[in-house]
Amino acid sequence: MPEPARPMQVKNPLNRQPATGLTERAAWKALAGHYQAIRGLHLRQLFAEDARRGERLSVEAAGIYLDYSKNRITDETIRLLVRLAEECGLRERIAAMFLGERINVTEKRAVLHTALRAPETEQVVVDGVDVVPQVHAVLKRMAAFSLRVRIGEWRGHTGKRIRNVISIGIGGSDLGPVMAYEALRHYSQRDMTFRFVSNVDGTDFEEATRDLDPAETLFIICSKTFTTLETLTNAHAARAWSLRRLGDERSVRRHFVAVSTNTEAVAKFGIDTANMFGFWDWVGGRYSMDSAIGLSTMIAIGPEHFRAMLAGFHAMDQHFRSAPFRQNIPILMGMLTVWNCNFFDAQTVAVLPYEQYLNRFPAYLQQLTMESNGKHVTLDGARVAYQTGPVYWGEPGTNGQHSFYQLIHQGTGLVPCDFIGFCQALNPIGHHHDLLMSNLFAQTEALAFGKTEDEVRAEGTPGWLAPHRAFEGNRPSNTLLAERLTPETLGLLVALYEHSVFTQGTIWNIDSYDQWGVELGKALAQRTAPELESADEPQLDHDSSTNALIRRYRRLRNART
Ligand code: G6Q
Repeated sequence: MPEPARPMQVKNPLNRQPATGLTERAAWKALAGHYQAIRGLHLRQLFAEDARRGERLSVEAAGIYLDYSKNRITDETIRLLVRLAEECGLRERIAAMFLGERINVTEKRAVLHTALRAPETEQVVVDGVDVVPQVHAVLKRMAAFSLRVRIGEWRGHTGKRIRNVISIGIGGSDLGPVMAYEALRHYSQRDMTFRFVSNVDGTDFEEATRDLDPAETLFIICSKTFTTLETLTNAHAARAWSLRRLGDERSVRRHFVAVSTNTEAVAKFGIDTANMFGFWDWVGGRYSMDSAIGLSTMIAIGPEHFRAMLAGFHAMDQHFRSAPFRQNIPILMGMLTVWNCNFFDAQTVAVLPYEQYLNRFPAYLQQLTMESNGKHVTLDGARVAYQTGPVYWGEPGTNGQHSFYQLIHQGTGLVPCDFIGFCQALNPIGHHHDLLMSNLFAQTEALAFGKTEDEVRAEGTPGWLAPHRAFEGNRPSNTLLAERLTPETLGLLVALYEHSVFTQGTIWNIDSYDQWGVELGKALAQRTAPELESADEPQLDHDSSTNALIRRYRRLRNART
């Protein structure tokens, strides 16, 4: 059995922490004591004692308003969380990231997604080279190409206008583009079709292409490495689909472009490297939607809107980098997640956008948060003695209210929620938007304050039914409110979560930028694929369960008529 890829254990040159772990820190211990003192407090009481709590425990920056008053906290909690962030060296870690130090220690890489949205006037030096001009050179090439496609100047092999764009990628090379396209659909070129293929399940490709004309279809193959099995398998399927109709190898250069760091592999595939858009090893996959990986986004919404999105990212970067911790939205949200998970033992965070266009935002955040902070060892390779990354999940409101909110309101576990809403509708129809937003506000109220058995009885509910109809309340939530969903707001929101993830990872002392957890399954699948495909009965030496599953699969697959 081939040895699975193993995480490198390296000393972190930036680890300014003492040898004692997180739970030994003075601020952590103070928080543990403080938790015991306030865990019994109810949000009803906290709000009753402070008429201005809602305004006081809120903060606004760059057009995003965060109300965090409905968390189970006092001023002392925030003071101690800020102290913990300082003790963990968050300020220095933020500076190190923005300066391009190699804070992804296990891959020995800089982490510079913030350079992707740096204005041309800024300098970000990596290995002695200012990367900002490179970033803008790629953006300019993307803009020129996008415009040509949008105005119909870039034509297909037969001279037909490109009407369909299919982006093929997976993970970080897919989730961002899909989410951004859905989120900004309102701003998209409506006479074009945009689709995304990621799964190696043939259905994904088939359903994305079945009603399209290859002569009008452009494929963007998005893969940083250009070696990813799913993406290359789908890219080859796309090539065959396209050539079946267009018949001429030369058509590939009109119908395929690539986003990658691997020029050689792109050329080998047959894509003209003049139509390749590059990025760099200091951009992690799940942090790449604002790099060339966003080419489909730019074609959909146009370069102007794309630039506005980058400006939103940059505004949040500036806020994160410079605002005091107490007024810093990503830091507050990150620290509150630590508080809810490590002290109140919350295992998950629900993200609940009250905006239909953000329907893929929770899925996008799942990768951003869980691939980043689902780690079991510290930067030094020692086993952590505390919970790290929670499960992020969610659905757009109000749909979730009629399904899983039951558990959030009356289940036995604590599920902190992030509500996201906008004051202006993009599609104002009747009073839909007021109804939508009244639901958001009502949910945060119901979660925080609940309804006691006495109140339920006073409404005439019989005693036996009262416990079923009572809501304990005291369930924490954040509310993020912005004026309107625009490309800029989307940039602000994504950067907010990126930096919240970094804040959490810094406290937990883990590498938020590697992803060794995806390696083992990949390696094993590569070994298993030939066993499934071989014409002769293969010699299997997996465990008895896997052997039996493979044999059954082969038998039934080959029985197909
Ligand atoms: C993200 C991960 C991962 C990656 C995909 C696609 O941070 O690294 O999701 O984006 O595996 O990789 P390629 O872009 O190399 O195909």
